[in-house]
Amino acid sequence: MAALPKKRPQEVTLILGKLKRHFGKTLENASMEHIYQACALCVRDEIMDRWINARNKVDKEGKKMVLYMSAEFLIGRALVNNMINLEIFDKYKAALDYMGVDIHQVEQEENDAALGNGGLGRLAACFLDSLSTLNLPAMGCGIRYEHGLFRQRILDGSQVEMEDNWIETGDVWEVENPEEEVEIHFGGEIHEVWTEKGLKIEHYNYSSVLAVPYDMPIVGYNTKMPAALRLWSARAKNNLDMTFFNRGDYTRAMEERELAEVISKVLYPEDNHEAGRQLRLKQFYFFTSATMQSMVRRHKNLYGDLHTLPEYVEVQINDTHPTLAIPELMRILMDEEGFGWEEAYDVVRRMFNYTNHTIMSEALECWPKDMFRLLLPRIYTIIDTLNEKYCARLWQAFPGDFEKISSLSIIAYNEIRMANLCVAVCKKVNGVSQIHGDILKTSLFRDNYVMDPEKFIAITNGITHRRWLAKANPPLTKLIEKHIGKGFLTDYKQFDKLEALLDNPEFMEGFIAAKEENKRRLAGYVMEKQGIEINPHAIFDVQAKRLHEYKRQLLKVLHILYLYNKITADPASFTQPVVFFFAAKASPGYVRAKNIIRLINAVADLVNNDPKTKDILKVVFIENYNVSAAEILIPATDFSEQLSTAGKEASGTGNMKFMMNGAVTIGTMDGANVEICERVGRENMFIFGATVEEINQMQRFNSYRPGEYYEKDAELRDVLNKLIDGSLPGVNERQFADLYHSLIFGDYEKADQYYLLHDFRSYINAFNRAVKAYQHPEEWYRMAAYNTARSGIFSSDRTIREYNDRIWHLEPLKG
Ligand code: 26Y
Repeated sequence: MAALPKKRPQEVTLILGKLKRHFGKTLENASMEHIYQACALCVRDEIMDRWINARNKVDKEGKKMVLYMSAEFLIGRALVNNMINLEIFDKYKAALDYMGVDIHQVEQEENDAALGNGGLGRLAACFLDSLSTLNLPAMGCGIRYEHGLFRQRILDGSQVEMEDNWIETGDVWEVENPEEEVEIHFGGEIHEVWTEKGLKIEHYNYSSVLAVPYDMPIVGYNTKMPAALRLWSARAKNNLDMTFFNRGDYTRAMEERELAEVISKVLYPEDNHEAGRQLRLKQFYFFTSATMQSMVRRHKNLYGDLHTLPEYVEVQINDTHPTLAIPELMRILMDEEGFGWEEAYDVVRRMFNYTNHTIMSEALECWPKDMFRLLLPRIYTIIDTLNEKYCARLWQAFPGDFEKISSLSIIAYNEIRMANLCVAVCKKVNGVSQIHGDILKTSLFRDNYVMDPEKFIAITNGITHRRWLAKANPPLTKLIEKHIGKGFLTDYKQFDKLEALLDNPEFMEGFIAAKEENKRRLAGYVMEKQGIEINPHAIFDVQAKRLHEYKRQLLKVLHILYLYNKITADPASFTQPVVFFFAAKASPGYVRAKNIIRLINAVADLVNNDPKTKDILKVVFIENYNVSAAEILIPATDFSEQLSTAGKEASGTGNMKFMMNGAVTIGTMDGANVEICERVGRENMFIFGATVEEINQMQRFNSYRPGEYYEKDAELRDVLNKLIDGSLPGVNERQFADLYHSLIFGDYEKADQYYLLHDFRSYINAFNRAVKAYQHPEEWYRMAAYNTARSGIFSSDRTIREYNDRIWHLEPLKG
């Protein structure tokens, strides 16, 4: 055992004090969870003073703030991240060492706060970190789902979903604010009443739900201005309905309560797919109404006059999910504050901005009109009026073009289209990468762009390099700090200084050592969690993201089968050891996605057990991909697989995390891959596949014939046949027939919608080039380190600066 430090660190006293006062424990009889809780309480103490001071200052100085509204915030764990951002990690580590406790074990006691599905929710979390680090006044507003994204297990090769219970360990970070609760109304009828002041809308027979805010501090690096994440929790107005209770109808007496509280019970696990469910609509109205009511209340308290709201608040809506904030604010201003329509609209149109994250039609939110009207009658009439006025404007722009007007209108074919509402009302509409911004202008919002060209902008996504480098990759971070100091943590431009170090042997040795250490850490994780042994000297090839057909995990599977066929036919044809990691959750109702998981595991079974391949190829499916797993997986990666069909991935943010951690990208010219390519050049990346233009061509001329690839390419045919010829162990021969058919024949839809067969050869080629490059270590690591050196621009600090310069115009809080 290493010698104990002589002096007892002060933090030891703090931690022991918490153990005693909160849990009645001493170190000897405290559980690891107690120790986690005690550390978290200590860290929380360090945050609270700053937090309260900063908020008071914003109020006192009358600073403008942004409300970042999002149905999802994928936060992950907070303890170690907060310690790093507060610059107290080393002290706590030393204190725990002194106590004989491993800080990494303590860390693992915390459940991930997984209040999001994937990219969109994680982006929101990165943005809060950057807002706070840049000292910009901000509040994230969302839903306090009791159960976040399901936990995933793989049983017999298939995904099984299990309940997530993040609150068990997450509640240390929250502050409940019951005095700020607001009431939300659903259903009922509305009546127009003439009063001496004019027409008034009255709402009757509605049912009420209370919204209680829980605030969580989001601590940026060395911040003066921790951001708040305000999550709303649903509560019944009356605990028990006594009228029913007194009649002896106990079930009925409980019913209201259950109906109310179900609203914030669980996060919908669908990512990029909307099913138009009523409970989801309730969730969205619930948190948007609560946010607008509390915003109005605060503004009245601080400034009195609601006409000045746009001078003090910017609202950014993260995709269309929070759109109802727009008509809800109209309602509050008109029905509760006596504004006229134009007066209210003039406030609203100056406050809201909309970020679009997808162009895929199945993810565009449309609500059935009748369901909407029943649940939200007043909001419906407001949207109806917005639509009428908007259509009048459209008529001016496109006189007589009924088809165009109906395609742009907010309500049509008995549906309410949220994206059209956003585009109609919002000040700015932004895409999340340059190519995505272009696609918005030229396709999804083409006609709106003609009407309001200045409204549409593109701001490329980013990631917080505090979590994704400083937290996730300690060895590389230490190395960077040693050579260029700590400045890069708050100044992403300093990444550029790394470029000069590519010629410094000491730095390069350190870089390689860091990658190797991270690979060993991942190998240990896979052994501990899943009992799988992997070779840490193999290439680590990683595809980690939600399971979706457009992301093309299936293309990677076809490639592995191709290598399998090659090696079993001729062992000399491919000898480079590679571990292929997949990590992905599928929406529980997405049958094809789940079947792809089943396929990955069947292929793993095949190649990991065949004596001819088992020392060369290894396929590992990482269970339960979440933020914490990503923190282990990404720093260990050599090949970053970014395979989406061009035009489909709005940006991607995983691609940036891998790049920053010194992985080299194999990818299509899609989303932010295009900008990664601009940063590193084609010689430091492996680009493959059809471009957006080529895909558009094939679509325009309906010229894509996947069957021809099948017929002409014998190796491809052999690969595809493996799906149905009984070679895959542990499954029925019919198990993957649907996947096979979807690629070659298609049934209710077009065959191979995502162009896998088209890009198959091009992918193999790119992969082979990457393997070749890897086999020249000096050049390879130079390429990898160059990727890190060029990644600064993908810090979300840059992204938030751009939002601020182009949309919000907030002033940072000064010390
Ligand atoms: C409402 C429901 C249908 C829905 C739920 C979740 C719709 C969409 C989503 C999530 C979308 C999402 O995560 N989009 C991703 O956003 C990232 C951040 O901008 C992008 O990097 C990524 O390309 C995009 O797919």
